[in-house]
Amino acid sequence: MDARYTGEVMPGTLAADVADLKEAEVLRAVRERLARGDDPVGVIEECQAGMRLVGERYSQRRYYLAGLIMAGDILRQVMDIVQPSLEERFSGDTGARVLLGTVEGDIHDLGKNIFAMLARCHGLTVHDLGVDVPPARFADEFDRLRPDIVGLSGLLTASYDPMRETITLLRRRGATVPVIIGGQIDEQVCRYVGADHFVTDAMEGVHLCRRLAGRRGG
Ligand code: B12
Repeated sequence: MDARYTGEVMPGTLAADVADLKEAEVLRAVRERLARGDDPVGVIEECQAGMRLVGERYSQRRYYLAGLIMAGDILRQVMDIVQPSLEERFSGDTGARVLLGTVEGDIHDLGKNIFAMLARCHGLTVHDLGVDVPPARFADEFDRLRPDIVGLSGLLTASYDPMRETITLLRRRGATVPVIIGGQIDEQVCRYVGADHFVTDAMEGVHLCRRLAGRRGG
């Protein structure tokens, strides 16, 4: 095994090519995998593992900001390729509405967008407020749209306080719907910010939303 790779990805795999920022190889492999009928969600998950390695290399100062930007651009292109295959698998309308956004101070949106794409493909209606969304905007849009679920995304440690402020404000305005957080978070963060649920995987988030929607009103 190549010493550059931690145990989780093998050289020559899609995840390793993402981690090595090999744009052409990644895009070619994604097109080939979809053409032979591979599960698009599995393809995204492998790319996500590569992105985690990019993050590790950035922390180890082996990559700089340019590496993060390049990785982000590769994943965005992967999503453009994968989207039609996902939409083909659309599986009905749940009627549930999700208010979504990346919290204030944070501009990471790739994971949020993947969740939004998968959620729409599974029949949820997603109102995506974008990135760097202040707590007051979440609260105002909540009042306007009255969604069934609120989803907050955050990848920075600095995102925890804006998540907490957003949830506090929503609760103060009378919102009782479940709040799910996603991104670089864990159970402790979930408790700190006052969210009801946390997920670190988009598909898990979709299943959770569908379960919560099923409980709604019945
Ligand atoms: C690409 C990237 C960037 C790109 C983002 C491009 C974009 N349009 O999003 C750019 C270059 C802009 C960037 C900037 C920065 N970044 Co950055 N970035 C990353 C990187 C490498 C990958 C993130 C990513 O897209 N992952 C792939 C997606 C698919 O995974 P995901 O986001 O976790 O999402 C999945 C789930 O979490 C879930 N999900 C996500 N959100 C939600 C929401 C809901 C409701 C649900 C249900 C599910 C869900 O679904 C997704 C699919 O399964 C991470 C490393 C990492 N470990 O994540 C660092 C990382 C997040 N960045 C980091 C840093 C430090 C920065 C900068 C501060 C760097 C700088 N010096 O400027 C800036 C901050 C800018 C800002 N204010 O936000 C650190 C954060 C450290 C920390 N603890 O705070 C990380 C962890 C890298 C590291 N190890 O140091 N970054």
